[in-house]
Amino acid sequence: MPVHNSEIAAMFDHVADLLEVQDANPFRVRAYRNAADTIRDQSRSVASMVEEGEDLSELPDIGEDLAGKIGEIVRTGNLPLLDELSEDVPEAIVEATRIPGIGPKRARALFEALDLGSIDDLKTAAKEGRIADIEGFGDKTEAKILEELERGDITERRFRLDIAEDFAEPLVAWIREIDGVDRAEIAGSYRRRKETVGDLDILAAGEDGGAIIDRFTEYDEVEEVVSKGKTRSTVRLRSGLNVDLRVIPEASWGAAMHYFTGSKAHNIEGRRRAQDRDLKLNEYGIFDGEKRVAGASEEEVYDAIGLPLIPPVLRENRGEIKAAEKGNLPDLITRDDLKGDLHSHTDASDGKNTLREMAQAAQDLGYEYLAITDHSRSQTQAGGLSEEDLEAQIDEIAGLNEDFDGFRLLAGCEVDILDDGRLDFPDELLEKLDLVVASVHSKFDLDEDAQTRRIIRAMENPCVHIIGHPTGRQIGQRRAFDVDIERLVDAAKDTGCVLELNANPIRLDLKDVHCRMAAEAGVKIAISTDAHSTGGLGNIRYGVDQARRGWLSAADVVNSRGWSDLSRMLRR
Ligand code: DGT
Ligand code: CA
Ligand code: CA
Ligand code: ZN
Repeated sequence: MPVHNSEIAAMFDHVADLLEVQDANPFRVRAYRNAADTIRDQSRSVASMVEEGEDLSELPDIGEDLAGKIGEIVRTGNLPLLDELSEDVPEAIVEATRIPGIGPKRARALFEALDLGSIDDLKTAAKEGRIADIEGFGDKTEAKILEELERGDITERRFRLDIAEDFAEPLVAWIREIDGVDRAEIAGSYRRRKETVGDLDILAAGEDGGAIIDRFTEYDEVEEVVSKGKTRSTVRLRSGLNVDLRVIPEASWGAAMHYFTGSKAHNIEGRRRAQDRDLKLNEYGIFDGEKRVAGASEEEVYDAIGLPLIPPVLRENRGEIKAAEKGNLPDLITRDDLKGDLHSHTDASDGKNTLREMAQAAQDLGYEYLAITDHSRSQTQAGGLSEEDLEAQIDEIAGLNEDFDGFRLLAGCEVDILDDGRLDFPDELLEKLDLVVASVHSKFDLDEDAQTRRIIRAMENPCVHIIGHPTGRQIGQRRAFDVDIERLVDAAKDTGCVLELNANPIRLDLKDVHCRMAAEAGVKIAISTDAHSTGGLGNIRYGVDQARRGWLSAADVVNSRGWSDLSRMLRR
């Protein structure tokens, strides 16, 4: 059974979570988190590296001990350390740490003081007012905990797109090899490139549904066959991800792709248009009475309802049908439009690779430039640079740039926005940089007005070019801080500041609708990876998908420009 990189990474993250709740040495916790990041960023399967006898301890942040543990996971699918820790620490405490303001120590204190066993117990305790009585908690915290638990996103089981990909791509490749399958594709929210997916919807074209379904349920990652019929089946994979497979005749391929790509709201609009034309649209085709008039391709389906093909990323019933009708669909940005990346870290702060390695990786991606934006001095736990370190890095970058042909490193910084909106470095230093990204990494719990004013104050400093990950959310882990996006957009418009679309699949911040709101207001977006390793630069495609979901075209995105245009645009 091949073990995917994301599974190994998730195990290490899980170990780190559990160690944190046990109040273990922070360096040990960090070691597991760093290892998880390294594994997630590998472009190759770590399991196959083990099988080929490669020395994993040569990877960044992987020592002998962790290399041994990876070997163990690859061989057995298990990590005994994780089992041991899980016996000592209830999973519910780990879940409780996802509540903003509740760290590992407070989560443990809460569970121990009230002798709770589950998140449901915690909710009951909050409703009954028992939390407010615990030393160090109080009414406000209790209300906040209840609000978070009622919101439900801590307990809802959705998969981040990048994690889903890890399971989806090998599976669909395997389905394509099944006898009698002519083609197979993934539809649903996955095809629309939504930031998280609830389940996978796979379509296979073929005649002998029964045989294809039988074979599908034998996939070696299937843990449970939830349902199984002649043309459709639902299974649950070992990872917890559910997969629906539907086998359809080739003549219905386009109609089925259209139907199962969704979204549901987009489909309902499509069906209404068909009805207006006295046609019937369903997953088998478009019908005029009993006669199928279209359905083999999606183009045909859209054509029958008087529309050009609408890209899957736009199918959310957010005005795309009107736009298509008027010939106003946006000319969506593509990966090839991007000329460089504007947010990255090196081993000078908390990244894993050197300046030269990052530069090489950026050139391999065909970029004209890469901005190096290591952390500023307040970020002590992320190896923030001192003023002297940054000065030295500026010189080092200038030296390296002499060697490059048709490529340049931009000297930059990801400067912390301090609690009051001032910056972590003096303007005189920032002015020496090609590019300044300013980000919030502290005080996530300010109220909306204070947080918004804090960020706007940073925008008003003309040294700042881009606001990094503007809402601070981490999908499934940390909710966005309270901030008024409309006010940020207005301020960006007034100051000429750019907003980042952080392409890291954990962040994807700004979200799709906010990208669109910004672009409609005339605010420019930077699609940046925030890479902490050479592999991290590859995350750019998630940012591009998100940008497309936000209706962005190349003109809306600053890093679609070459450096000479870009440097002019950034001047404020
Ligand atoms: P997910 O799985 O929650 O991330 O989101 P989707 O969009 O993949 O939703 P899912 O898996 O429930 O269904 C896949 C597609 O099938 C959905 O996007 C549209 C279509 N579909 C499902 N149920 C209905 C329905 O009741 N009416 C219509 N018109 N389409 C539906
Ligand atoms: Ca789905
Ligand atoms: Ca589904
Ligand atoms: Zn950051």
